[in-house]
Amino acid sequence: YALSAAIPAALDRGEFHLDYQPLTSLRDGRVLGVEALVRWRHPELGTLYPGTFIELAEETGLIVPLGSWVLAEACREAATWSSFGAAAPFVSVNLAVRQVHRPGLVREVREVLDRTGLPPERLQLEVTESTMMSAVEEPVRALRVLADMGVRIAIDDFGTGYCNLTYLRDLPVTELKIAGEFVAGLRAPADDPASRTDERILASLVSLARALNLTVTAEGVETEGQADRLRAIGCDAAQGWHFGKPEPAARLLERLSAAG
Ligand code: G
Ligand code: G
Ligand code: MN
Ligand code: NA
Repeated sequence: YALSAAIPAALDRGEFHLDYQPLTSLRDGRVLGVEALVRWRHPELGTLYPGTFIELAEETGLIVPLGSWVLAEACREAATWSSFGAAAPFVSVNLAVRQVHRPGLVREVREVLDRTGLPPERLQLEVTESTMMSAVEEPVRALRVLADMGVRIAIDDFGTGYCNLTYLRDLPVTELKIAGEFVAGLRAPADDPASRTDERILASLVSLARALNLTVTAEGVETEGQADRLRAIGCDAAQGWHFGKPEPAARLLERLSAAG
């Protein structure tokens, strides 16, 4: 709690920064987008990762100012990546439940896009299945307005929430991000029974996405073997250490430029 209470002052002092992890096409290796992941350079504790403070921030409501900073910073940085032209990657920002349920979300996103000049198509908002489970009418309407503006909507950690899929009918979802748990099973040999189960679940999720005309990204891809099996299933894109760890924008852009 003490840690969470320090968030407002830390925001003032500029102790937060974003790392970006690529979402890479399994067809042509192109970087389609990057996910923004928040880090805290704590003066005494060193660099803190979201696992240590996001949940506390959600409980105390401080995720709202922190999330606003993340959204603004991600859009500000992404707007400068225009040297990649039409192929400039979109930036994918995680939204906590509280942010989605807040009345001012649409206005905030619109203001940030106006101020930074980032085209709406280059912003993706990630919401989790559990956020959508508790989705009453208001947040659904907000996400629909944002989608109509051209903002991309992704379901994060797909496959790990309660299996209520009505939000896929009610929401203009662009992309499903399949939780790394299933992908981890693809590290075992292909004839391992548990691995085959994971592969069949993945194949079903991919075909569900196909049927709904959604992009599917697999998370937590650590090896070439996993990438090959995901490609064979028809998965569109992958995120994970095999394609790049989260890193500051400057370093990621350097690598992207070098790769042409
Ligand atoms: O950074 P790391 O790769 O450890 O991320 C751990 C978790 O923290 C992920 O589930 C990610 O969705 C979440 N996370 C990272 N950055 C943010 C953020 O800016 N806002 C919210 N709500 N969650 C985030
Ligand atoms: O929002 P989300 O929970 O999906 O955030 C991604 C999380 O997964 C972050 O904590 C990130 O550091 C982590 N991650 C990213 N790539 C890999 C990977 O290849 N393997 C594992 N185990 N974790 C990863
Ligand atoms: Mn995410
Ligand atoms: Na995820």
